[in-house]
Amino acid sequence: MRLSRYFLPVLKETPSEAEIISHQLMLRAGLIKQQSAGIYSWLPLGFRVLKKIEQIVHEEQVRAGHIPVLMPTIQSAELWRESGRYDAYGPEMLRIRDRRDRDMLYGPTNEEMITDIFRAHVGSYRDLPLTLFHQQWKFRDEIRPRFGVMRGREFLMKDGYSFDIDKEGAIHAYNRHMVSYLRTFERMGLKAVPMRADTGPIGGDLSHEFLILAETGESEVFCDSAVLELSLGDREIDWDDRDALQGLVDRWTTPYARADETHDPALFESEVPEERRASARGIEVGHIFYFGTKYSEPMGATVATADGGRATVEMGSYGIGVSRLVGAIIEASHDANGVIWPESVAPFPVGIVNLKQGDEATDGACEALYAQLEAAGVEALYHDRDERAGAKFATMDLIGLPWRITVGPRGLKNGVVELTERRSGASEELSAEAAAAKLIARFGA
Ligand code: 5CA
Repeated sequence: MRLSRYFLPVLKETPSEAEIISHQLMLRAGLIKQQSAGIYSWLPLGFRVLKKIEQIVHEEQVRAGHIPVLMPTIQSAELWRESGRYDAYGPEMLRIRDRRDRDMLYGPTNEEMITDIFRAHVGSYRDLPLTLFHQQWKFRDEIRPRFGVMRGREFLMKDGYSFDIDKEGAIHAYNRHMVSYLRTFERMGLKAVPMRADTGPIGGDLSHEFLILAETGESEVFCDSAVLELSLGDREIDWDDRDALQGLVDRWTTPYARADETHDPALFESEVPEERRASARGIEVGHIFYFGTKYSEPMGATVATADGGRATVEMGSYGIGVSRLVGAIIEASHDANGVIWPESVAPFPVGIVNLKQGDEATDGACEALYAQLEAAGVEALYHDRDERAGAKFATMDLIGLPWRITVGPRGLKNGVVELTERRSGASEELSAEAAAAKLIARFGA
């Protein structure tokens, strides 16, 4: 992409309404624009990051055997009357009336709707286990929308729902989700810790939330620092092996890790040696729930059993804050000059900076490099505007692309360009061919 033909509305000043760094940087780097309190448009660069995150979430769910669907944002109040949540949900639910005077709502979550799909189409134990998920916009009329996309009113969520014939099956589904989430967040360069949680309005008796540690987090967290050392890596996982998955879940959930709502100071002190007691602030990026028959029972979601009877299905639901993750990743990865995107979610892996726009040799070298990268499937953002070098560097640092190639007349005389890594700031001089080869090896299609 040539910057001269792109739409990247960066801001020079830090907007005064933004209290935390991720919100400031998202506005300054031209990722989002606020449209109403807690409601945002995604501008081209931000939209690219959102799509990258969505893709990782999708891949890891499919890998765990879960099936993508898409449910609507607008739901009928009827379904929510069946579960009893229409009145219970309160003012956070945006209620709408259609032209025929029917009560509708903008979905804050989808337990009722997925249970409705299930009961219409699934009738036998042979069709289980089943996990369906989607990534869809939600609306919650939060009292205090704040911190940009971190606590929005409209936000993108991945929400999945599991159906099993018995509790053991449902716990296995819960464990599958926990492990798939560990890998999902690791792929985004995040250290997310599952912490025992309350179930709130979703209900149920087993729940974990995934928190990443960041100074601006809304929750206070307490954990055994040993849990921060764990990593899943790219080990093979047999998603059908119940014992193996339970083993992994136990490894992550045995060390003490709780957010303020469930924190038990006496237990913390008795379980965790003093030198390993860590307390910090955290951002909740995911939340999983096992709630058994809370929805299937009132909504009549049953299946035929092997012995000719009927069983009410056991369910769980599993959420990831997809749009919140854009802000959360920035909270975890930035410096004084701007965002530092992890490679896996960066809007472009590389930027090209032309130090002397209009100089024939420099323009030619940049064009050749840009064409070569594009041909190899490496998406580069080519800063081809007529601006001072300092301003170009500032923009590149602000938008945080992992790699920058700087091309100028002086270097070209010596046959070199400069390749700079955003995270470390380390630079090396090498030929344009060698720089391209390095990036193609790393990011090429
Ligand atoms: N139905 C369940 C799971 S599918 C559910 O709704 N869970 S939740 O309420 O915990 O939300 C799931 C995730 O969505 C949260 O972990 C959080 O990361 C994200 N989320 C929740 N509220 C907001 C909000 N107002 N703005 C941005 N993200 C949010």
